[in-house]
Amino acid sequence: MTTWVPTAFRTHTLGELQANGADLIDKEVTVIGFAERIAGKKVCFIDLRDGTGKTQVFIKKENIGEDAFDTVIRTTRESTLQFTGTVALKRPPKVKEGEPTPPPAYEVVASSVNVIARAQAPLPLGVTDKVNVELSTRLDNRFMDLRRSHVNAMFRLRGKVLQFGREHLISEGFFETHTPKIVATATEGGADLFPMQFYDRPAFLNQSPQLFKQLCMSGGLERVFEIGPAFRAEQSDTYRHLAEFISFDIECSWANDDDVMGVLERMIHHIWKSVAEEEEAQALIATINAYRSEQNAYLAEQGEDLEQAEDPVEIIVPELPFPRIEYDEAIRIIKERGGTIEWGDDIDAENSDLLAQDLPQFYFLPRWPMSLKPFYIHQIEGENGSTGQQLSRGFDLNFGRDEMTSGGQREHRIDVLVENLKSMDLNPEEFEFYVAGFRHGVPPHAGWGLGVERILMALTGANNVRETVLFPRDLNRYCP
Ligand code: AMO
Repeated sequence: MTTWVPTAFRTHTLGELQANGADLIDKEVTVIGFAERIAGKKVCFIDLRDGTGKTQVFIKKENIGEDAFDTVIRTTRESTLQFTGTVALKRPPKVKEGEPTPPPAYEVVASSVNVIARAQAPLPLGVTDKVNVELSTRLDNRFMDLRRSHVNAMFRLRGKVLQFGREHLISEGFFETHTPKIVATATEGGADLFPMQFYDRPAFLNQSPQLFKQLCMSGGLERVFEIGPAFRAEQSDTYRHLAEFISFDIECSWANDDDVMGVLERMIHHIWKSVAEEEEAQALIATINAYRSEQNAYLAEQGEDLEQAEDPVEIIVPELPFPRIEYDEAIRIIKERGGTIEWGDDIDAENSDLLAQDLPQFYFLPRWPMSLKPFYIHQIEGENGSTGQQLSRGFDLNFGRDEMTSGGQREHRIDVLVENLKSMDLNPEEFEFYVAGFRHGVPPHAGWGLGVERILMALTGANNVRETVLFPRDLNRYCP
């Protein structure tokens, strides 16, 4: 439950007014918001919207004065207006026989108005219109797109997902940290780095907190998590790649790959369960679903392509433990289903589709070949895959065809770590700040990094990762 504290501009939020309307009847309130609809010439109804909800405001000349009345009816949609007035029960809508009666709604009968900021017409895009708007137009005018209730709900839901993720990790003894985003060396490989100027020296935007979260383990911090930006100069212009994403990372001492897979599945289970059970989260999903079903009906009516239509969100709380399909097994399944792949190959999108045929939800892919994993991943001593190649303690977590997370147990033995760097054509001297952390005693440790936007896609069924980012950065976009 939120405690809304009055501000300089309002005594109540509009959401609060609807939730507590029964206690506010006949009381004076000041409310403020965007004028979504202004209807009527003799008496006028304004649908006012703020970030928490909507309320109808009723004005007539006798109450508000002729000049103020004329100003309001001539005001443009989406202008910001402030009203003072008394709360009244709104006349209930007529319902057909057999239909449920909606809960009581409340309105404000205004006695004064302030036009705070008038909206220029035309609007760059409609807030309540059904017309399908291209994603690029929406992103160019994101501030206006965010006023649409289902888009607004998506970002509130994103906040909830992070909140539930955080609270779960804290309950398992992790605490939140931050690592630098300006770095001197690559973490995940050299190709997709954004170079930058650091005073008079070259530097990069960090691709992952990897090396620093590992140094936290060397420093005895034991269980840390970080939610922060990661930058990748991706050359792929796809529905799931961003140039800047939020990486949700953990690192955990005295633990191996199996241990941190457990942390991950328990956290995801907690997020899904909380979203399914928490009242506010359910209301956000209802808003998204109401939009999707209206929009899909409209598209069908217009005879438009339904390829891009999104199904209503259905939260299926995943059962624990998640299935574990070892890499070896995954290759066998893909081959069996006619995929072109050899042991030692990465699993591309097409082959992921084959694998996901009977795995539409979450599943782990543990024990990848060492040759496909970065230098910091631990080998499985003495264990090779079916073709005799070295296996690793690296894993992925997929949701259907899409990768959500990579992680693994880390190599903590300095001699092996240095050998790994060399064998992957990296210069240990450039990683001295990192290698030094392994020289004076270090806990065995493991961790993972999860793409926040990808998890939001999995939760909401959004068909483009950009739906889950306020201001996406990708191959073609860095403004606004
Ligand atoms: P990896 O490179 O697999 O692993 O990244 C971890 C997760 O981050 C997300 N992700 C992305 N999301 C959107 N756009 C991108 N361009 C993008 N790149 C990655 C994915 C991916 O699974 N250091 C390791 C993690 C670890 O071992 O702890 C790492 O960064 O969801």
